[in-house]
Amino acid sequence: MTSCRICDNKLLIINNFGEMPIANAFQKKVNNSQFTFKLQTGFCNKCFMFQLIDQPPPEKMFHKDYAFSTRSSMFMIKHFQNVAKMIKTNFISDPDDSVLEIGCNDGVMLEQIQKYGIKNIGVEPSNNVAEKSREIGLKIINDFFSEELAHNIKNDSGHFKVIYASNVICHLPDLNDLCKAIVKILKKDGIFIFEEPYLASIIKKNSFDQIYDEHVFFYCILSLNKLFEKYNLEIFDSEEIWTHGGSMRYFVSFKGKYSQTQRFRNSLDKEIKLKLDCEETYLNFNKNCEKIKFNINKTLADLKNKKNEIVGYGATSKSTTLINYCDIAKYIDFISDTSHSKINKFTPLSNIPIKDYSSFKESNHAFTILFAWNHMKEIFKKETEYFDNGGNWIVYVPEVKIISKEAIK
Ligand code: JHZ
Repeated sequence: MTSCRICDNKLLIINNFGEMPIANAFQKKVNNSQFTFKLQTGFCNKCFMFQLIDQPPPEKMFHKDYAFSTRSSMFMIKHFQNVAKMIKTNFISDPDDSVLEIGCNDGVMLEQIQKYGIKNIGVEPSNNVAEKSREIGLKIINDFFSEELAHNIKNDSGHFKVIYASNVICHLPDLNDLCKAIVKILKKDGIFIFEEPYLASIIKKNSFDQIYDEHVFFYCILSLNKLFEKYNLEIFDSEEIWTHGGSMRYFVSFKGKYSQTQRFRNSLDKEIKLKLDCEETYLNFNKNCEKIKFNINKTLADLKNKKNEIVGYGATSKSTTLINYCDIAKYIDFISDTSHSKINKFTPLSNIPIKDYSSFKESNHAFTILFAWNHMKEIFKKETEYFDNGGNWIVYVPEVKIISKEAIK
C-alpha cells in the first residue's frame, strides 16, 4: 500500500529493510521457508504519519503462540503497577467508573486495577496471554478491538471512564475504526490513555529496530492531532516515559473537556523543532540506519576475525529487524532469553538458537550484543559479574559501540 492509511495521500518511501519474517515467529526447528513480507516505511506529508507500507494480516502476528509476555521484565511489572495507581488517583472518582484495557496481554496492569476494586474489562486477541489473564481472575474478551466489538461491549457494560492501551495502538492497522470505537464507548468526561514507542525518540536515537510487522504506525503529537480532530477528540496532555527506549503517553478526551497542559505544548514545540513534519527528517533517518548497518557489520566482522565468541542478550521483537536487515546472524553463536516461549527455539528466518539464561551465565564469551537495549538499566544492574569478568556489551542505539566496565566508570 503506497497511499497513507489515514488520509489516502501518496506516501514517500523512506526505509527499505528487505524481506522480513514475523518478528515474534520463533521457530521450533531451523526453518528456511518462513512467511516473509517487504518491510518498508513511508511518510505522509499531509497528515505526517510515519507508517509501514505493508503489514501482514493480524492473525499471522497475534495468535495462540504469541511469544511476548509483559511480565518478562521486573521493571515493566512495576511500571504497569504505577500506571494502575496513576489511573486510580487521577481519573477514578465514582464507584461506577470502570476501566477498559485494549491489548491487556498477561493482565499485569488490570490485575492491579482489580485489586483496587475498580470495575474492568480486558480485550486481548492472542489466546495464550488472554488465558494467563483469565487465570488471575480477570474478565477478558479474546478478540481484536474494533468499532463492532466496542458496540457490543457498550451494550453489555456501558461507557468507560478510562480506556487504556500500552504498546497496542501502534499495532492497529485501521486508526479510523479505532477512533470510532473510542467515541462509542468513552464516557463524556472519559479519558483514553495510550503509550507507545515515541517517534521523536526513534528518530533521535536511530532506533530503527522498533520497526517491524507489529508496529504499523510510529506516533507523535503532530500526526495524532490531525487524526483525532476528525473525531472530535484531542490530546490534552502528554508525558514522555522511559519504556521501550523512549515512549510517549498520550491523554485524550472529547474536544474541550480538559485544558491542554504546558508539558503537552512543550512536547509539541519540540516536535516542530525536530521537524517531524518534514520529509528531509525521515530521509536523514534512513541514511543513519544505513550507517548503523555498515558499522555493526564492521564491528562484528573485526571481532569474529579475532576469534571472539559473540552472543546476544534478549531475543526481542526488535532484534528480528536488526539481524535480518543488517544480515548479522553469521556472527552470533546464540541468544540468551528468559522467556519460556522463546527458549530452545530459533530466531525468525535467521535461525539463531535461543538458549536459557544459564547458558549466558555459564559460557565464557567476551562480547554480547544487547538486543534488549531498552532494558539496559535493569540488565546492567543484574550483570555486574559479567562486567567484572571482563565481558563487553555491544550496543547499536544511538550508534554502534562497545561498552566495557572501564567505559561506564
Ligand atoms: P522487549 C515488545 O517488543 C513487543 P520487544 C510488543 N510488540 C511491542 O509493541 C513492544 O514490546 C513495544 C528478554 N529479557 O521488552 C525478555 C531477558 O532475557 O525489549 C524478552 O524476550 N533478560 C508488544 O520484544 C526480551 O528480552 C532480561 O533481564 O522488542 C525483551 O523484550 C530482560 C529485562 C529481558 O520487547
